[in-house]
Amino acid sequence: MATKKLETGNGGETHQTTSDDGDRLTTNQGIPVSDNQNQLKAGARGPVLLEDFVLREKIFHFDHERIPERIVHARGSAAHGFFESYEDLSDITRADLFSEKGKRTPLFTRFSTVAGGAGSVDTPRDVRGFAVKFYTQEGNWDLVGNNIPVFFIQDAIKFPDLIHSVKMEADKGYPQAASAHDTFWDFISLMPESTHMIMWAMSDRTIPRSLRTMEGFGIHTFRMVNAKGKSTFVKFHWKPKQGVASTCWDEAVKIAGADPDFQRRDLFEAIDRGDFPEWELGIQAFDEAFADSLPFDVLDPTKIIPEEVLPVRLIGRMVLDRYPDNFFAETEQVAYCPANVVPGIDFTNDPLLQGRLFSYLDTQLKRLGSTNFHQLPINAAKCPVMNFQRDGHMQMAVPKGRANYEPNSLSEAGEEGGPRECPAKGFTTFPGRDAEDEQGDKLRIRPESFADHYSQARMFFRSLAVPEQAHLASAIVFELSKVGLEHVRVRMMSNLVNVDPDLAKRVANGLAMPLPKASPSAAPVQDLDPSPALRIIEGPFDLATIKGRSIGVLIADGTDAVALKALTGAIAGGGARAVIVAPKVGGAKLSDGSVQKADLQLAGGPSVLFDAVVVLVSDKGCAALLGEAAATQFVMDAFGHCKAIAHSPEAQPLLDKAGVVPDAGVVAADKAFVEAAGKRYWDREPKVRMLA
Ligand code: HDE
Repeated sequence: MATKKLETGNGGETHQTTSDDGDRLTTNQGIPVSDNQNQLKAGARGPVLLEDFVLREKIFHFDHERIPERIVHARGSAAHGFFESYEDLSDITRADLFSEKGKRTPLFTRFSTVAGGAGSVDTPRDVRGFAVKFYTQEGNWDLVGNNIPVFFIQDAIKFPDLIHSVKMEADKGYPQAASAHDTFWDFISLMPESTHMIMWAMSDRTIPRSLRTMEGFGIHTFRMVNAKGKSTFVKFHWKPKQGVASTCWDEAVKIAGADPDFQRRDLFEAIDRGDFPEWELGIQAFDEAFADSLPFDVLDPTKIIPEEVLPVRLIGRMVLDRYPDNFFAETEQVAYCPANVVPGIDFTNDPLLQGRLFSYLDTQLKRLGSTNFHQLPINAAKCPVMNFQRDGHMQMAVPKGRANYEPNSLSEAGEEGGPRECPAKGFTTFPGRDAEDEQGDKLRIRPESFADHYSQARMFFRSLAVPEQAHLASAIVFELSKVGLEHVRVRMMSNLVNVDPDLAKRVANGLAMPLPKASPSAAPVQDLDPSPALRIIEGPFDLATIKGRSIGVLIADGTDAVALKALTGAIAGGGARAVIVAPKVGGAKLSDGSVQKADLQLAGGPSVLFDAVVVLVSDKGCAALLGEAAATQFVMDAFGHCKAIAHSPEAQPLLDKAGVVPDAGVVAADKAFVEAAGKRYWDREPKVRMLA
């Protein structure tokens, strides 16, 4: 058969596909590639030749692009930034990053969900990881925390069981990124120590609106040690300047469909527009006498120290100002490890922390495949690294000379002798004990002081604002309704009776099941003082502001051009972003004949993506939108999710169709909207949703 060589590559368009000089395409061996469109064949229609090293190398490399994803926290989003110290903290710690006021330390922060795989969605109900790598001048310090200040278990030996129970069920392979299933609640109901964490996990904290609106916590009690060797216990906190904000459950579920990358995109876009997210780092610092005065053990990671009991002292700020250049090289390959501490920071005997000190290094070897993973740019310390460790897979450094052992006397012969230990400045472990019985018998035992599993769970529930309590109760009802094992539901309710009989009753009503008796409690449940600092709604970080938020502005043909300009100007003036939504992405023809381009087409721009909405339409535009279900849903969801809705008078028929009932959050589309849009209208919720 006659054949003809086809022109390939640019299909006749004007894209540049060839190069004669510096930006030429090469193989990994640097060999220039002449053709990136066709394999090497014996004749135009003949077989492909094995000698085609360009093809083989390209496919070989592609086949190996994936590395094992993290067993937990697989889905994450990250950013570069810096830490700036507020003061000289040398009375408490000799850590170099806190040594002077204004000192800046580069860092890399990765946020994550826990249960889902790397390709899962951003908004499941889940704890969020909050891991910060500080590249200090004395080495890397990793503060690997979560957005919740306590954990499910007290002892690392239970971690594999916890994670197995929450992940996809072993036989079915589902559900992905969801705790609402049999095995998770089976495990939890048998682990009373997880009750406090479960209160947090079922609260609005696990459905954050944005990664930028989350608090962060180091969870464990750590130590700070000063130059004189004096140790102070510390708990770490990250306080978001953006405020703390969460979604409604129905909203989180719908966002998952509308934009699976919602939070990753939000982080990227905020940094991209120069609205750099910022957190303040705080510590609760205390001594042993204070620790002894508390009604629980500070080594127990299922407990918090309420801020009302011990205020958080703010010691610096973190600003995230640069998005990674490459997702894989940075966000995927970053390797955090709680064991990475610098002189001035130290561990305690918290048995969960101690287990973590082993796990992370171990997991990095599996994931990154080489003991030299610390040489990857994202993991490399930004201070000199000098030792006698050598070789291994993927060694990138080229050490010179013979000095690969110590002690050596090579310098006496004029050769390079290599680095030496540094007793004065090197890391020294705090020699003191965390407990009197630290030298006791070898035992597999939990201390008595870890026995109270319910008092702080009760405190947490009773500290929440009324709508948050309803969300929490409803979340438990939702999750237990997905549990098919009735005895698990009953056992869970028995545990909840210990937390709060009212909560247990609400859950029982929500499930239409009889309320069982309380399960036995290992320690008497105490009525601790509520901690209002734990609230999101009406809490210290419930900022009534539109700064940093996005407002969806629904327009259609005929929208008043002047009103639109005034409104978008007012939104921008408040520090928020107006996102124009229209039936067609090319835009809508405004009242003055101009065309306003849309950021999103209506079908792809549901109101769940915004913090508040505006419906700015003319009579004609409204009439057109009445025939579009997505428009009705836009308004209905904004109302149901307790968001502010501003509208032109002409939009009324659409609001009526969506079932909007006037209240303080339904306002005219004028400048006053900016104030109304800064908050949610939770008192609306009982009218739209049957909460437990
Ligand atoms: Fe982790 N955890 N974890 N964890 N964890 C991992 O390390 C582990 C725990 C946390 O963005 C893994 O690099 C054990 C508490 C974050 O890359 C692994 C125990 C807290 C991240 C691991 C815990 C965390 C991880 C998986 C019980 C909050 C993501 C991949 C003793 C203080 C870091 C990896 C990132 C990741 C083990 C408990 C936070 C397997 C054994 C408590 C934020 O090593």
